[in-house]
Amino acid sequence: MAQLFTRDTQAIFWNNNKTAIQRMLDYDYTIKREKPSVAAIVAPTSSSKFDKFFYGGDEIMIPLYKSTAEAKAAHPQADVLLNFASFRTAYDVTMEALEIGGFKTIMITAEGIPERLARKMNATAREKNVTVIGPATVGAIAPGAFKIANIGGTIENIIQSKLHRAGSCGLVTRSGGLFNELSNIIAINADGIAEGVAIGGDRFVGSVFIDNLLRMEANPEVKYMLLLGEVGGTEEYKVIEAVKSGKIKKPIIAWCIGTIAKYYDSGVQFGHAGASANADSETAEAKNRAMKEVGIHVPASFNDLPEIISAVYHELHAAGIIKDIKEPSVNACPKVRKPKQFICTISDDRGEEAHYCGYPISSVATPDTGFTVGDVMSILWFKKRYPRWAVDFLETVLKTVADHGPAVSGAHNAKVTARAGKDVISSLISGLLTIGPRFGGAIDDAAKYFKYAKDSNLTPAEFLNHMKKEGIPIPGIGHRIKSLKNPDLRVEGLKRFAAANFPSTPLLDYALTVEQLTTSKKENLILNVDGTIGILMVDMWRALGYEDEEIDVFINAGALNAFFILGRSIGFIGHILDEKRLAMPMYRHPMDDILYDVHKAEEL
Ligand code: Q5B
Repeated sequence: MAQLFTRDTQAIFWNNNKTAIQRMLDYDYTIKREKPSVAAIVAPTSSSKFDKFFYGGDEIMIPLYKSTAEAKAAHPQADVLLNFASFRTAYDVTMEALEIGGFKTIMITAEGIPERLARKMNATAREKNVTVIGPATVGAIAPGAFKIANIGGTIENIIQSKLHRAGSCGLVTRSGGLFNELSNIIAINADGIAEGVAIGGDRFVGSVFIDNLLRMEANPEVKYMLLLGEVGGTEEYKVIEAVKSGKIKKPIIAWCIGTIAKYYDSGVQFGHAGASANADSETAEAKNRAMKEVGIHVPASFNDLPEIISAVYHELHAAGIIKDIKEPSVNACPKVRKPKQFICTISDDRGEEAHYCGYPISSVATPDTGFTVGDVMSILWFKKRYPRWAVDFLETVLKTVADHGPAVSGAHNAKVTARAGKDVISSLISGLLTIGPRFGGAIDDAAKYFKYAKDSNLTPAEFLNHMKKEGIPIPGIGHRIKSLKNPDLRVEGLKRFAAANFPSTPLLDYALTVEQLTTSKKENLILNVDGTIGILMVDMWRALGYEDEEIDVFINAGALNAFFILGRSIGFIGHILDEKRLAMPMYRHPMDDILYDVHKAEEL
């Protein structure tokens, strides 16, 4: 893998670190990336399904997942894991990601992971050929393509340091702060960097100098390399060996910081955990000397670094190895951005014509395009265009529940309200308000409980006992007037439709065995119209390939009762118009139909 990242690289961000994610997206927008560099966020304790971020002046939604496994399954193309877990959790997160597989690069930001665990983590990653950046790092960048989190700092700093487009230098540092400093120095004295990695300040980091320099050696975009090492450790000697053996041929500029250490009597521990010399060879002075001896460009002091960078760059430029760069245009992120209060994912009324889920209304409204009311429901309610048999089923349900006469709770309420002189909306609402667990609104719960019972392999008797313990009548079972002797022909119709059109009906088959038991106790405890609809909806969704979690979201949202609400609204409106047409007077319930049992109120 010569290039760590490309413009297509996408990451899964572990921990919803909004500032760092926003910085990545601001970078994406600035460099005009086609898709955001963060595909998903793992936020184990969040109950949200997504978070909003700015993409330029607009906002985008990035999905949230409870686990890395879920995020990776949903976004297999995301091959970078940005592990922003705390030092207590970072090891487990990395090991789990290595186990899941499919990640080419894992960046670990936490500082202070126990060294024993860091070594194990790094060894496992090496075995699996995964590049680990860190721990204790700000990350890496492929300018103009992909940037990890906060590396490079603010957008202003990034542009100033020419990190918005690829240059010619391959930069490897330990420190993140000095990475930014050097990017700026390289931008001033040369043409910027082609790829940069801050490998991290802990003693045991995943990819070390040599890993990154060998990759850069193979990357044709990198024309020369700059290594900023520091006192402590022996990693620089591996680079020296690679230069000696000819594995690295491109020019390297290098400097080890920490030369001040010689002025202290005892060993000095600098900022990073690894920045302390345990032997003479680990001092910055010794390493600088050794690097110089093999022909690496080593300045006399850090202050002379810009001069050497300029010299190497100009030499390569004069030789035609480095070409002039045409500066690309960039997007400017707006300074003031306003988060949106509402989100809509189903229709769009901007532009010339409003769309239903991507379909212009004119294309769904005219008969010749083949869209029916069921198609419109499937796209507006479920954001998918269903196959014909499923669309026909949705419409069959609507037609089936449109009305069941004037005596049912909702129609009765609607009629009484209309006769009280109220308008269509008020009368309709008063009818709709009766839809609930007993009347018409048992569809969601029927789907929920029957699905649970079947998936838990409960026998009908066990299911009945379970519901008894729950203390509720089985939703979808029982009817006031329909029974074995007076079967509900609507239910028969739905069953016939399913038998003729559904690929299979496992939940309905199970429900019928439950019905056998309930009707053996009482003949009106049939599988009613609500139950049949709820159960067949689950069979339909499963046949359409929906996952159980998606079906549960529909059930919990009340999507199944919505079919009764929509369908029965047709009937309620019919009853209301009927009342208006007949100019019926205000209704008063006959007193002889009321049992009056009124006693004087008790005095307290
Ligand atoms: N028992 C529907 O009850 C009804 C039981 C049960 C176990 C049960 C009742 C019920 C669940 C909710 C449901 C949708 C209230 C119905 C619809 C649309 C409609 C309406 C229309 C249209 C009827 C008597 C005995 C008791 C109970 C036992 C009753 N249901 N046991 N599971 N599900 N069902 N609703 O006849 O031993 O005597 O004490 O709540 O699915 O709304 O046309 O009218 O299109 O408009 O009043 O079709 O079944 O009986 O409640 O007096 O109970 O049966 O424990 O036992 P009933 P209850 P016990 S479709």
